[in-house]
Amino acid sequence: MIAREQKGRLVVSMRLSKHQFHRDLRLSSVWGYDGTVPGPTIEVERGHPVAVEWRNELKGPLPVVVTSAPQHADASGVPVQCVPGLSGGTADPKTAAFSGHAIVHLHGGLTPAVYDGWAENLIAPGQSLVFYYPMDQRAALLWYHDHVMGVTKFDVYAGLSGLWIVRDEREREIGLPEGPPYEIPLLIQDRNFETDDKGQLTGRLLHKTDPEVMEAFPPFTVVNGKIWPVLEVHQAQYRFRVLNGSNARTYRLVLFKDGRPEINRIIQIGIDHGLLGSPISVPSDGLLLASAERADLLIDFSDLPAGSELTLFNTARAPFDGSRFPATNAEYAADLDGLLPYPQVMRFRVVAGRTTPQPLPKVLATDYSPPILRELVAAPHRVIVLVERELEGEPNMLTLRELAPVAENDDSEHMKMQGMGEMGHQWMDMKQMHMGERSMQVEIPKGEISHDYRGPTVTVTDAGQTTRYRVVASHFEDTTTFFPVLDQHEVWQLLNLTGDTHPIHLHLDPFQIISRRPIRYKIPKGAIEDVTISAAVELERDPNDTLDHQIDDNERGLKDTIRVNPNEIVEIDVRFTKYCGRYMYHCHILEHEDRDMMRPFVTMPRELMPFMA
Ligand SMILES: [Cu+2]
Repeated sequence: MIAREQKGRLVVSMRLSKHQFHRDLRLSSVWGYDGTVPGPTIEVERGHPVAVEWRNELKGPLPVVVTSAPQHADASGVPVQCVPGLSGGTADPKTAAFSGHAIVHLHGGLTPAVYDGWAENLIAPGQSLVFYYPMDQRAALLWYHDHVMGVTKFDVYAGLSGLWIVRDEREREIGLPEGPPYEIPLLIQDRNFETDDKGQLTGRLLHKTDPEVMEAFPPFTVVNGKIWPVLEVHQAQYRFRVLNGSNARTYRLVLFKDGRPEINRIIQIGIDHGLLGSPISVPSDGLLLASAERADLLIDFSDLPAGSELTLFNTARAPFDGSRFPATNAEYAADLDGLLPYPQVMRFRVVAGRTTPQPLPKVLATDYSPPILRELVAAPHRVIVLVERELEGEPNMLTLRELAPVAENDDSEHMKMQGMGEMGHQWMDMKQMHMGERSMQVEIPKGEISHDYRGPTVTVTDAGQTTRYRVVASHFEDTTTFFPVLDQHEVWQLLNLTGDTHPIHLHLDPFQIISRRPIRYKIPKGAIEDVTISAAVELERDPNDTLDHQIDDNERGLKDTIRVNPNEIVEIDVRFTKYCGRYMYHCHILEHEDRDMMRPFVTMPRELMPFMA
C-alpha cells in the first residue's frame, strides 16, 4: 500500500478473516488489518504526511484460544509450550468474551500524542478514527500494531500487526534496493495451535503459558504469516528488512549453508530508526533481535550456483537471558528446556538469474553522531529499576519502578543537596552523585525529595559512592513523574534486577545507547512489595555472571528498543524534539507490557515548565 498513490489518505479496516499459516494446516481465524496477516505494508515518503482512517470492523470473540496449562512439562518431561494443544489447560472465558476493542500504535513513528495510540483510548467495534502521521522523520522500517491496555499480547497474537516503511532521498543516493524484487521485508513471529480429540491440529490459534513461564513462547516460527517458508532468490544481492514481531521471543539469527554459518554473507546497514553510519558485520554469534527490534540487511547470493540452499536458524533460548550460543552449532540449537523445539526460521533457494551487486559506499548515514559524554554529565538523569515480583497462584508481576533520591541521614559530602538550577520550577533540587569517573546530576521531581524518608530504599554504589533512592512510581496508573523538556538531552538509567532480558521501548523520538555495564545486587527476602523495594546494587560484576555486557556494533545508532540483560545497567541518551504530550515507555515483551511493565511520560515545552506547579 503506497501512500503516494492514494494521495496520502489511506483506509485500513481491522477485520475478522481466515489465514493459512502453512499449506498443511487448516485455515485459522485471525484479526487482521485489511483482514490479512501480516497487515498491508504501508510505504510512505519522508516529509509527506499520511492520514490513516483506522476502521474497527472486528467481530468477537477473540480468534485465539488462551490458556495457562496446569504444568510446565508433560509426563515425559517435555515443556508444554513446545507442543501444540491445550496440554490440560482450559480456555480462558474472559478472553473468549472479547468484542474487539482496538487501538493502533505506529512503533517508531514521530507522531503527535493524540495519534500515538494511547493504550486506553480505544476504538470500539463499529467506530473509526483518523490518525495523522506527519512522517517528518528519516527512512526506517517501522511497524504498526495493536496496543490495547492489558491485552496487547492477545490482539497482536490474533494478527494485528503490519509493516510501515519510510523512504527518503539518502537511501536513494546510496542506491539501495527499493521494493520488489530485491527488497523483501521479513516479519518474524511465533505461533501455536489448538489440537482436536485425536491430536490433529485444528488451525485455531493458541496462546499458551504455564505456571513457570508467564510469556507465550510458541513452537512454530512464522515469517510474513507463513510457518518455515522457502524464498526463491536470484543470484543477486537482496535487502531484507527484518522485524521481530513476536510477543516475547528473542531471536539470534544465523545464516547456514552446507553445515556452516555464513555470517559474512550478511552486511547490516540499518537498525530500528534507519541507516547506521557505516556498513557493519553482524555479531559472530548471530544477529540478535528482541521483540520490536529491526535490522536492515544486505545478503549477497550472486556467487552461488543455482540450486544452492541456505537456512536461517534461531539459536536463542527462551526466556532469553543474554547467554551465548556458538553459531557453528546453529543446526543443533533445538532445546526443549530452552523452549526452542525448532530452530528453523526460513530457507533461501537460489535460482538462475545473475546480477552483480552495486558497490556500497563506506558512509551511510550522515545525520547523527554518537552521544558526547561530557555534554551529558550535566543532563538530567532518570533511574528505573526492572523488578519481578513473585505472586502465589497467579503469574508474576513485572514493573518499571521509577526512583528518586533520598537524602542520607548522615549528610555525607557526596549527598549534599544543591539548589535548583536553570531547570525551572518543575524540579526542586539537584543532587551531585559520582559514578566512576563521571559526576552527574539527578533530577528529582518536585515534592519527591525527602530528607526524612525512612522507608525501603534502593542503594546504588559505584566506586565507593552510594546513593539512596526510593520508589516514586511502579504501576502504569501511578502518578506521572517523568516530564522531559523538549530538545533537552537526558540520561535514562535502566537497571535490570530480574533474571531475563527485557527489550525496553520508548515511544516518540529515537535514542542512543551510552553504556552497558555489569551490576550485582542483593534483594532481601520479601523485600519486593507491590510498590516498594529494598535492594542494594553495586556497579560491578557478579562473580557468577557470564555475560559480556558489551554494546554490539549494531546498537550504535538510532534505536527505539534496547535490550537490558540480567545483571546489567544500560544508560541511554534520550531527547524528545517536537511533540508535546502523554506517551508511554515499556518492555516490548507483550506479556510484560500487559502486566505491568509500562509507564507514562509527558514531554513538555520548556517555557511551560515554570507553570507545572
Ligand atoms: Cu520485559
